[in-house]
Amino acid sequence: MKKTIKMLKTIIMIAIILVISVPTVYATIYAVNDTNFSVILTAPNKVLRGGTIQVLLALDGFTDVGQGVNSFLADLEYDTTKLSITSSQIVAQNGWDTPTYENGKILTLKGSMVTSKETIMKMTFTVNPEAELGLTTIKVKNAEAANDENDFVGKDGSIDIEIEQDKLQVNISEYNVNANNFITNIALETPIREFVENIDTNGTIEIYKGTQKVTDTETNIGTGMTVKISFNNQEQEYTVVVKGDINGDGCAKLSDLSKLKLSVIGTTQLEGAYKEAADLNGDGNVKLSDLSKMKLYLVGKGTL
Ligand SMILES: [Ca+2]
Ligand SMILES: [Ca+2]
Repeated sequence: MKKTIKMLKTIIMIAIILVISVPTVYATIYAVNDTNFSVILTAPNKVLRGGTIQVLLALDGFTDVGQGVNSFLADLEYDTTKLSITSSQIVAQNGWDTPTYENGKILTLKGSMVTSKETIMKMTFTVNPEAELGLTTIKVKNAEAANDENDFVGKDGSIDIEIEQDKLQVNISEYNVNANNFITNIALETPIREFVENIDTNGTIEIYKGTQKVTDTETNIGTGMTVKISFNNQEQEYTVVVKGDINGDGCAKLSDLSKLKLSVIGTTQLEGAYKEAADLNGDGNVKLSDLSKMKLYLVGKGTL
């Protein structure tokens, strides 16, 4: 019996020692291996080559930081063949000071303590127009944060972004574009300047009359002109149709009436954009009724 009690006492003692020592062991591991906060990077997961991408840097997951943190220092790492950023492209958020970015390090301070998740800066990267396509990684490493008493170690932040081929984008909602890539519904006597403003594109717009590039933007956009919109190696081409303008000067005048007459009588044949511009009543043919409509317009008794 005595032996049993002694054994029980020993077992209890061992159990007590284990209970006391185990948390100590864990606490030591915790302090050595863990971090006091995490760096969180968020951004769209895709960006076009030649474009820009905004990356938000937040601090989160605070553990044992006491009164909080009001300073941050870290290394910013990215592929310089694909991305670039200058200090002016790093903007403070939520009352943090304008970040200093030098020697690959970013540093910022705040006048108050932060204890829960907060975005502290917005970084706008520019994607090199020649950048290799595919994934690229932005990392914030060796992060430190502190209050006036202690320095804390942060967990690295990392984000993968896919660099995509930049595509030509064209939106011509102001006008109509038909299956032949004719741009129609353009008012008579519209200057090229105004016409170009109504086209929403990331490309470059050039207007040609025949093979001649039209450079004077006050020139009227006229029937038969070619609109070339290009972006890198991609190009989209359209032909202009201004109803009632049959000679390509953007106006409807007696000279257009003459051309229409010659077509109706059968001397000349109007083709393509010119035929489309001459079909004033939109029935698909150039006939006497179109000539009639033009005559009424020219004497101020109708519209086109
Ligand atoms: Ca004309
Ligand atoms: Ca017609």
